[in-house]
Amino acid sequence: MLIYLDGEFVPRSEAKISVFDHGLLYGDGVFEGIRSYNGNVFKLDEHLERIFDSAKSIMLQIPITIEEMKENLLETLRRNNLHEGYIRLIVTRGIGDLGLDPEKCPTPSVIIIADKITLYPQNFYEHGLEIVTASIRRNYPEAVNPRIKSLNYLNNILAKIEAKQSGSVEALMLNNDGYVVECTGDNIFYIKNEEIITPPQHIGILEGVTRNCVIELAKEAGFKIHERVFTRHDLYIADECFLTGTAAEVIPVVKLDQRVIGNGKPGIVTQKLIAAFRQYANNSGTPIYT
Ligand code: PXG
Repeated sequence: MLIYLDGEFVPRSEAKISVFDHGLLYGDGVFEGIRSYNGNVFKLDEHLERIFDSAKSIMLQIPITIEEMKENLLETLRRNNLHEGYIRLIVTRGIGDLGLDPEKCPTPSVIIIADKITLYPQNFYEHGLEIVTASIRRNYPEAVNPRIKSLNYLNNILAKIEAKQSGSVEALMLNNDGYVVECTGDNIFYIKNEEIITPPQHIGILEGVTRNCVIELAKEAGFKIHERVFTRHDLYIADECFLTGTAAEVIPVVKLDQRVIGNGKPGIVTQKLIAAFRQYANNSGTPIYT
């Protein structure tokens, strides 16, 4: 495996960063998780825009242009001969001293890892997920805004631990006001009376690339879709529920906190959106080889 590290392609065993990198010391940095299907990178421009926006928000100057980032990412896929893959893009604040001050870090590090994707088992798509609500809350937007895909994922990791302790793979997270925001690494949607509802960006979510794509696909398929604030109660009494994310794509949820959602089976609208998303993902994207 060859990894892009600050302008060079290095073997996995040599892809190392300093213990003084502020990405490690403080989680000071940003990242993206991107996927390629059939030799095409899915929503590459959207992911690149999001990482540059995340960096801008934390005043991190990415040392290469968006075009260079794109070319390096495609070249990483080519050098690893990957057609179906998962790409992790990371920009850290770089090497500094042991203090917090980012001005002491003159050069941010850029890392691009292209690997095989680990998929959720097929039976999750056929039978749906059973998830629980985590006690840990999603970041307050005025602390670290969840729109920033930063290297600070500790609250989501703590929620993930809670999920696993109760035998689930995902946990629902609420914001500080108790409204539903998202899961640890996926956005959430529910369906009630044929309308699709998902939380609005301002209440503290990562505006998922998959989320935005599914909103568009749902509109094209003629569904009514609303971005609206809601509580867990709305999910307990929903007809259907599903999650979206780069790794999961569109995945049904059939139980939340021991409450059966709808009839306890992946719903019709969810199944339609799973199919529409797969069809779209397999027939779009930026070609790796031109
Ligand atoms: N919310 C959060 C908090 C995320 O981290 C999503 C939603 C979905 O966004 P996209 O753009 O992927 O549709 C994410 C992204 C993992 C993993 O290994 C998942 C993410 C990030 C890092 C790791 O499951 N999800």
